[in-house]
Amino acid sequence: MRAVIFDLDGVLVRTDQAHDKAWRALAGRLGIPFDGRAAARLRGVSRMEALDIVLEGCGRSFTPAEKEALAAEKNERYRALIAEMTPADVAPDTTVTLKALRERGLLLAVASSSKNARFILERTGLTPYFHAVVDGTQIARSKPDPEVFLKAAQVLGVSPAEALVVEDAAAGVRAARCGGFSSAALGPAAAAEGLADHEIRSLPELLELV
Ligand code: B16
Ligand code: MG
Repeated sequence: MRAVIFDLDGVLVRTDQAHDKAWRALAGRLGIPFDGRAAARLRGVSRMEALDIVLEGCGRSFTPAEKEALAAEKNERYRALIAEMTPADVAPDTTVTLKALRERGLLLAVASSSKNARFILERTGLTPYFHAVVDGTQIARSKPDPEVFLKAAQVLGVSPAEALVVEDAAAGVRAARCGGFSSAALGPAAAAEGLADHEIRSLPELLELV
């Protein structure tokens, strides 16, 4: 293994909880039921795809302009939640693991569907740990398409077979597999479909896999 490619939301930082909160607030305002299954499906997919999933339970259709406005409303709420993030919002286990992987000579990348990824990495002080960052502003197709992981591997100069993808989303594990990467599923949503090569409960377990 020459590289480790990390998902951001739900893997490096707990912004998955802020996404969840912002979507639940929007669904609540629209009177749309929103259960845990819907929440798991929002992980890893783009903002507009996530909105379509939220609106499935609504029973009416929306114009493209209405959808843009709803996505902007959710993003505004989400940005308010992440605006005050600091390095203290990164678990000590996370920085210890990133340092140890770098010391072993591994190349590290972030591959996120989020258009807010660089903002989050800056706020939390995580940017300097990574040799490459590919985010939602640089891809045409979000997970489960492997584009974001393939781009990250390309920037790092490694082949998919030489990289391990770390994901908290079923869509992300599928994307990794489809792109020819091995994967580590962090948490139940990522492990749900049984497609990951490894299942981990915390990031330090990666040190036993690479
Ligand atoms: P944004 P990841 C993904 O990030 C999130 O898991 C997903 O819930 C979100 O809809 C997507 O980013 C887009 O995020 O609205 O900030 O552009 O898990 O791929 O790091
Ligand atoms: Mg994620």
